[in-house]
Amino acid sequence: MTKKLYSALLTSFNADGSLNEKGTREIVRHNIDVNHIDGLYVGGSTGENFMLQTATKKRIFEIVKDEAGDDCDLIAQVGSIDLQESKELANYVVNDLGYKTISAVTPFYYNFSFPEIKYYYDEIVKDVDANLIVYSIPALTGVSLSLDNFAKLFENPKIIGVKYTNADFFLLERLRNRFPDKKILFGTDEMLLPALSLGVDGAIGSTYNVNAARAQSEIKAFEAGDMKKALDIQHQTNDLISAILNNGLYQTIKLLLQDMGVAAGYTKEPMHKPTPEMESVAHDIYNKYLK
Ligand code: NGF
Repeated sequence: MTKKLYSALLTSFNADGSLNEKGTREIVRHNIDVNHIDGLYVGGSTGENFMLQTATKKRIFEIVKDEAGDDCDLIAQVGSIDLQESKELANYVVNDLGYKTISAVTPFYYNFSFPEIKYYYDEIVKDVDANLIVYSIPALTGVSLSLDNFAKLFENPKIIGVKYTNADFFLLERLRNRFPDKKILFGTDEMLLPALSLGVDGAIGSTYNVNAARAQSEIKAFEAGDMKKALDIQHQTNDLISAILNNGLYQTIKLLLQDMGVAAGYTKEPMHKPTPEMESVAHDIYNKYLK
């Protein structure tokens, strides 16, 4: 498999919202030992990162590095609308923990101008010896980058690619065509196959925590030119993803991991805890698609 599969790492929380370190380590191990994942995207949306304090973010980066070691590739998402926090986290993960690749979400909420966005990225990588992957997720941030915006960001040689969580396939094709040497990691799991056909280098997603084997088979079928098999697998995957989305995304993935024996814990407030009905639906999803 030449294309790489990354799980967007979940964080395990206790019922009171504190970090469940043991559970988080179990999620890391499950991804390495059972999923045989190429890498982990740490501190992204799936990690519930934007609801966390700086000290908790640091602790998560620390225990993930400690648990994973060099067993798989690690990307640390350090972006925040507090630029100083982003720089502090970038410095911490690279200089104290030895992460080699960082990523940063586009700064959101204040409708920052493109020159401000470019300044943000250049500042984050300026003082660290690491490469950076732009995290573009317009549906959640409201920030859309144009092809020319990407061209300007990519002028910085330390900015090596994008985690592209977007359903705009025209822009994806244009990016692939214009930047053959930049890394494009696709972030919408239910659209993996069309993204593969447009030449992405791999994928990062939440559902790979529980559905990596199917995604890996799909990538292998795609690389072998067996499009029928790849599409069949995407159909099975999308039955699973639809069921997960209908039952509550992160709560359900955590419940599915629990059915696999992984202490994935709770989501963090204000995300709600799973109801008994959600738990029962999650068991059904596990039995139907993942057992
Ligand atoms: O959870 C979201 C929100 N997107 C993830 C992924 O792009 C986020 C995606 O896997 C991610 O990688 C991260 O930052 O942690 C979806 O959950 C999946 O496609 C189901 O819709 O958009």
